[in-house]
Amino acid sequence: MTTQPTLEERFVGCLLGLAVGDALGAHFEGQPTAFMERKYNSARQLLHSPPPGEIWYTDDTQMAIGIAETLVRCGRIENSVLCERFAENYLPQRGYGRGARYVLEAMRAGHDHQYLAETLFPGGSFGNGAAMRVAPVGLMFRDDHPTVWREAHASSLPTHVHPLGIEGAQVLALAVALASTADELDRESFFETIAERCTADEYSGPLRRAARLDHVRDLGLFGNGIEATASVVTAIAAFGLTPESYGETIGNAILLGGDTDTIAAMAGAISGAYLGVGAIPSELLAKLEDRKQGRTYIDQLARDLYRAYEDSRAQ
Ligand code: RVK
Ligand code: MG
Ligand code: MG
Repeated sequence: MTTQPTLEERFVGCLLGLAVGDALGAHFEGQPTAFMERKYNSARQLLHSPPPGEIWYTDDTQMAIGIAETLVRCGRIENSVLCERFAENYLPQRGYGRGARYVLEAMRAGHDHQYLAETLFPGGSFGNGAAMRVAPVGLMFRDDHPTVWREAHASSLPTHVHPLGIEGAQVLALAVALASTADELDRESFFETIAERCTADEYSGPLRRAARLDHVRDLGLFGNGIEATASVVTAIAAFGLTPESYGETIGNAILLGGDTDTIAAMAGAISGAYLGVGAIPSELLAKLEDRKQGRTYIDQLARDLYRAYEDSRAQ
């Protein structure tokens, strides 16, 4: 019998699971599905022959760090602190969405970044950038779903004001909250609890279909793109297919090609929150970059977030 992870191990598993999925996925970002299928027979094969050397995370993890730092400092999403953390952590070489880059550069320069976020794309951005970074919100408010929904909304606004961009983040945050709470996943109720809180059919329909997904070959039907509607449910579905294995979850996400760093980051965060840090293959974790805000920093940040969560419950 396997032992259940502690809650602290789940917090660490979530943030490191996000970073490892992001960093491994980044090697294959933008590759067509057919290329991935020719290169690897299965998720296991990909995991057993990962790219050599260190793996580097991208904007997904960098911005999740900003959200976790804000929650540790404030206990909630405080817009001014979140923007300060995003601006200070911004490193263009991590690779950002086209619109997100403009908004973050305006944030750094002290310009009206909120105006840009609202006008760069019609109705705001529906990219997956708000969802890719939201996992710490799911952990912090895991006992209170309306608060998860509200704080995920708040965490999106600096860059993503389009309703579908926001709801993608809310959906992903709730998936993390539920995964961090479940001892044995009830797939039907996991997907239904998320679907019934959705206002957009673009999420509720695919979530209900994902509950019935039983073969990895159909995972690609949920999309592999940069839009929140083409990636958030895909990541949750990848977790739902193989809840017992972190490696297979991110491996199957990466085999889809397309926005591999982000789909594997989101799937990895959910899987890590469910299984705990012990489920991340140690050879992969050892490859994750470890300078400045690398592996050691993220591990400690997750533990600090856990303490902030415990403190908030004691009040
Ligand atoms: C590079 C039309 C829209 C749109 C709208 C499209 C990183 C645009 C991460 C835009 C993730 C893109 C990803 C991304 C995260 C969005 N109308 N097109 N209303 N809203 N788009 O720029 O943070 O990889 O083509 O806000 O969401 O790893 O450039 O960035 O994969 O979606 O970027 O949206 O991107 P952005 P983001
Ligand atoms: Mg990225
Ligand atoms: Mg990406």
